[in-house]
Amino acid sequence: MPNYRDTIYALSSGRPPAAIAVVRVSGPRAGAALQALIGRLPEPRRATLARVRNPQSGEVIDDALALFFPGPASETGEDVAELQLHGGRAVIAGTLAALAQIDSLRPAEPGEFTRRAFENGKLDLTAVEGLADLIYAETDAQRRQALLQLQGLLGNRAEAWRTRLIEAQALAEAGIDFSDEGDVAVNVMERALLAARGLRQEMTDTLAGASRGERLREGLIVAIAGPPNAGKSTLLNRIARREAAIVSPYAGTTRDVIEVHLDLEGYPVTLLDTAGIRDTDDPVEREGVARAKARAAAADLVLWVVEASEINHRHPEARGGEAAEPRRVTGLSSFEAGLRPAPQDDVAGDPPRWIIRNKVDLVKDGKRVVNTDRAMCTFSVSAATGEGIEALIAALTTHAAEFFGAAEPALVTRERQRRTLEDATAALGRALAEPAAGREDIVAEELRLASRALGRLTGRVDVEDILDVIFRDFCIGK
Ligand SMILES: Nc1nc2c(ncn2[C@@H]2O[C@H](COP(=O)(O)OP(=O)(O)OP(=O)(O)O)[C@@H](O)[C@H]2O)c(=O)[nH]1
Ligand SMILES: [Mg+2]
Repeated sequence: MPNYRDTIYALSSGRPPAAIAVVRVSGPRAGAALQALIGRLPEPRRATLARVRNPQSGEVIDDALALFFPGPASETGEDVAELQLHGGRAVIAGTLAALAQIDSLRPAEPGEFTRRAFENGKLDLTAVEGLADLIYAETDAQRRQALLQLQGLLGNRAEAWRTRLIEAQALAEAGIDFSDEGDVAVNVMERALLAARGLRQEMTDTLAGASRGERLREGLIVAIAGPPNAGKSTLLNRIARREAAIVSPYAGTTRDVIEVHLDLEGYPVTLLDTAGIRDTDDPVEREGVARAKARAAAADLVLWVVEASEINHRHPEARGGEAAEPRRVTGLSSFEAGLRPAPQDDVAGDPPRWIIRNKVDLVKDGKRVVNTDRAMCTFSVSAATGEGIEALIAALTTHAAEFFGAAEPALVTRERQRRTLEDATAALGRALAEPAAGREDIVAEELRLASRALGRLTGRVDVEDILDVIFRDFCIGK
């Protein structure tokens, strides 16, 4: 448990060298630290030009902009000092060394500034999570969702629910008190249960968007899979526009799963290249195949790559029609069957599969069946020449937009949030399952459990154990 009387400092800006570096100090000695470094305390919240010196040697370190934010109207709620320095390594090292010489100052832990802001009531826990997501957001859609979270989209909703729950709980408790006065007790209990029913509905509706919200944080997972040498790695490199995966004419080149992150018009997509799936005696390749199968089965979409010429010669049925129909991948049996549909197709939860007929450049013009059709989930491409790739990327973009793009922003974006909300709805469900008369005590207890779960969601109660987990994800200086 960190000591909150300590004054902490850290480099809050990115990796040097850079044009500017921001060093922040937070805690009761922040003003004193600034005084020691620049010889005075600037007017609150006013950028002031200052000469930064080492307090012991008096040596000038840099000319900087200094700011002072007295608490509690500061980001952490404590006194905060900020220096905007020239962003060189030696400048930063010299400034941090100077701060280290000042009594009761110490370097900040990861996320410690934000943790203090949370402890001082500046942010609730859902906003803290939104802040972490905002820092890591790579695409526009992720940024938008994180910002809404930081602004309290979920936190405010949860607080409003909690207030209503506490009212319902008070009614149920009144029901206990009046339980020997028949009518009054029934009446207040009915009102309590009516409120509980409405709340449960709203929470269930919110939970319905949860998987979309959680997915947007992680990105849509698209796995490239298929037989060896079909050109999977070449396709990944072509879509990623860089040589992320090794390509070779030897079957069995790729062993580990290679991951690239794409931003498709604001939607995050994680594209995976996997080992070609075949039976093999090589233990390393066998492990690669096992990983390929596992990752493909867990993906949101599988791009099943085959050689176009092979389809024409060896699987004539796959030129169009039957085998090209959109269908789902079941287990891995249909993978291993190449293009043949597995017997138990259409099992819910298995990822949809698109057939990518690669190497169309090798197919003789006369025999060529160019067959790109998103509705049929078949694409003819040449990963080597780039032919057909634009159409495939466009289809992926549309797919991602449809996957993420519901009109309403998702409120629940993390498993932690989903679980606490599920706890609350489960407690409400149990309260509603009780026969109203005579069981007021149980109803009141379940309502109390539900409001407690909502308190955990925003971080008002019971959070000590999860704080370390949440703040661990932050960088130092945030
Ligand atoms: N002509 C032609 N050759 C291609 C095309 N795509 C890939 N190749 C070649 O096919 C060979 C195999 O390509 P890879 O991308 O390594 O195939 P892979 O499916 O990743 O293979 P494994 O990792 O072994 O499963 C290489 O020699 C590529 O240059 C294409 O569209 N046209
Ligand atoms: Mg490969």
